[in-house]
Amino acid sequence: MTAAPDGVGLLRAMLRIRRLEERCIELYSAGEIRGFLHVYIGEEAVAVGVMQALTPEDDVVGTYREHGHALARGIPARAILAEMLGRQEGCSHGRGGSMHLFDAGTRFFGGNAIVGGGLPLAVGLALAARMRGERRVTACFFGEGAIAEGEFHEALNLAALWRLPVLFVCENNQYAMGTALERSESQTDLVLKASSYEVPAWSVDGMDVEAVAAAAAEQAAMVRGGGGPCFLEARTYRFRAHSMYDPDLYRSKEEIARWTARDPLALQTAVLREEGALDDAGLAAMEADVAAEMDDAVAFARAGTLEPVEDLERFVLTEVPAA
Ligand SMILES: Cc1ncc(C[n+]2csc(CCOP(=O)(O)OP(=O)(O)O)c2C)c(N)n1
Repeated sequence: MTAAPDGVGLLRAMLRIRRLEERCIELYSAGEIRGFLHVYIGEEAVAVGVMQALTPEDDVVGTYREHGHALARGIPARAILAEMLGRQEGCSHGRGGSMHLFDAGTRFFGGNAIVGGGLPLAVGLALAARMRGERRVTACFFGEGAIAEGEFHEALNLAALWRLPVLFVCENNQYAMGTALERSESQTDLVLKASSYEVPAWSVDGMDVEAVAAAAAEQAAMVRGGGGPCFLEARTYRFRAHSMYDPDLYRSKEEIARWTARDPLALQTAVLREEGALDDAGLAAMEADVAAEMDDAVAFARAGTLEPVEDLERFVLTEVPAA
């Protein structure tokens, strides 16, 4: 999309993710969400900025840290939280949980627990679009940890060779679980890596939502124009531990403080205040509105139902759900 992003809308989209994730942490701590939980707090500007560059016809592929992408793409908070709580009213019918949010309606193709697993899926979606003569962009989000996987190299190579319309978005939050990038990669310049496949690539400040939106818009236009794939590295940081089980002992307090001082929500709030686009009352109204949305979503999820046991074998092989 070429329209200039609405700065207040960008902040609001990030706030919705932040507050949704905080509710998830509460629900997890209360034992209402089971299994694994990986929150996206600190990285909101990446999903929100990139999603600006997409149209409803485009495809999106996420990772296991995908609640923010799902919400920014348009899956309602109700359907996301119901999924987290394993309710059949959830976007994946309660069968996926936190790591497998999926919604064909918004062309959100997961949620994938496998590191790098979304990359070949995105290339396949882009190839399918090409074969059907559809002009879609497939946006694929992945962490820098996925760069160490063979799938990254296979995906970039094929997408470049066949000039497939994929927007590769690497969310470089510096750590793959507890492993810093320089401990797992001999070449830490990710732009150089992508460039070696003849893929146009550059980095952006992943804490600056307007910068991400601008870079993504430029790359999406290139991809949409038939130039083949692009690669965007967004330098970001997760403020919380890798998952709820991670004691987070591998990062110094100084490093965390340095990054949290550049909280993408605070940065965007400051920009909007400076421009006179947002004041205290506007911010308070936005907060109240988002809090009400999340209260409603939590209540909806809690009131949801579990799939009856008779349904256990449904959707195991092929079954097309009624529209
Ligand atoms: C193929 C595979 N190997 C290992 C794991 C275990 N694992 C889960 S998350 C993770 C780190 C991934 O880091 P990154 O891709 O940078 O994403 P981030 O968590 O930082 O968003 C690993 C190794 C996995 N899920 N899949």
